[in-house]
Amino acid sequence: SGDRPPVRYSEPTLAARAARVLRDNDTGAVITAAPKLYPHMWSWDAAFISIGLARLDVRRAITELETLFRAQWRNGMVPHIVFTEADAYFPGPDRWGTENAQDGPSNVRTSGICQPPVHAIAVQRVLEIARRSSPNERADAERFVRGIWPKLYAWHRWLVEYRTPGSAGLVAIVHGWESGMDNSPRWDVPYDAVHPGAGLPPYVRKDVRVVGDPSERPTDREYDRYLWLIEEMRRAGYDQRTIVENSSFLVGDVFITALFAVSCDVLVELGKEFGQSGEQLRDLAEWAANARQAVAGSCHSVSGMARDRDLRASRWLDTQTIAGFSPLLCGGAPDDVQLQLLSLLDSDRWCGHPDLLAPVPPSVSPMRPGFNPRQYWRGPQWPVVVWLFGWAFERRGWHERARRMRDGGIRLTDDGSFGEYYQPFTGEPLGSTEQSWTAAVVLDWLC
Ligand code: 9YW
Repeated sequence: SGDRPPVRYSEPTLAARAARVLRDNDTGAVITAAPKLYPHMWSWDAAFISIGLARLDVRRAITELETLFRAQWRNGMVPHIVFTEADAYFPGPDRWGTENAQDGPSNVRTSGICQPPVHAIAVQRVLEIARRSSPNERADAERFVRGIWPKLYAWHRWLVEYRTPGSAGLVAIVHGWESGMDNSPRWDVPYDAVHPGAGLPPYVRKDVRVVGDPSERPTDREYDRYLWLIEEMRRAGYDQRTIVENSSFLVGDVFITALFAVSCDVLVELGKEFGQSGEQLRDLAEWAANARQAVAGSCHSVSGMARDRDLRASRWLDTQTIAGFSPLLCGGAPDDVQLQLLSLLDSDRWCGHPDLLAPVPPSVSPMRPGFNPRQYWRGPQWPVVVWLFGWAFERRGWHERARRMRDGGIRLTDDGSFGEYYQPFTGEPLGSTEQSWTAAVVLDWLC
């Protein structure tokens, strides 16, 4: 096993290094998610990246979000990848084959699925930072918010219209990649029911060539299923109704649902300020209330943890992961459940585990059977997830808890390598280094 670099950078030096990562990953057109492993724009990465960029250059932060939304599909979906010319990532645009999709954008190549809706949060953050910067940046940011608001509304409406099937009220995903937590054990049961057909075209992975230790990445068995779902969607011409009706994977994602609720709140705040229509504001308030109720309704009666729901098998998924704390992001759970979740988060099963280098939540509890401290979404700590909880805690008025997330996040990343994810006990950076969204959240913590 590898090591954590022995250095610990001071806050000013760490911030300077983070800024350099964002500059180095800038192709001129987009900031790639990571220099080698991910040479394209990813949807939720771009949101976090814009938050970090705003600390350096408000104009550049705005451009990043505008670039993403120029790739928005005609039906409102914001695609999970906007492809650059780079050829180093698989599956690339040819494998996705979205150019014949009826709703796809015409000027740019994208994937055919989405990622968590954190963009309104980023837009509001960029605005806040711009307002503290200079009158020009403030004016730029206000013009930007006015322009992007209807696009954010259309994106949220797409999630309600196409992706809220069934009675549980959870926002559904049709691919584990949409969750942003690709191989989390949350998806093990629904993926067991995905059977790659004989028609799966052959493929060669590129990720395992870039990451030195392939065991830090998902397995080939997992990739077969990821690729099979793409094949199904491609055959359906990326028609959402067909996909939601027929695909072999349909899961209500409680973490996305919580982020959706709070993003709708943010969009209401921005919309009120910038004079958007009352009807649209009412829609957003209603969507937020429904989403919150769905999150609260998913909580396990004994553990209190929120749960995803397999909508194909009509079953709750009891796998306990970081997503179980979703009600803490958006609120709305009964007080006793919330208290139970807070004490669980503080306990030795999660942030209070005595062997953690930094007391921030891992993707899976170290006490859970199957916890793997080095493998991707099956155990490591992810700085962006820490940022999201810190942001939500601050918003909810829990300043002390927010400070603990920030301090822990800085402790985790102060080796200055900006790992994609971290081994929770040793703090070894894993996956990619110089990962843009890691640098971005560190900048936000430090500035
Ligand atoms: C992949 C870019 C993306 C993130 C995802 C993360 C990973 C891509 O990297 O997925 O091919 O493995 O799981 O959340 O957006 O950073």
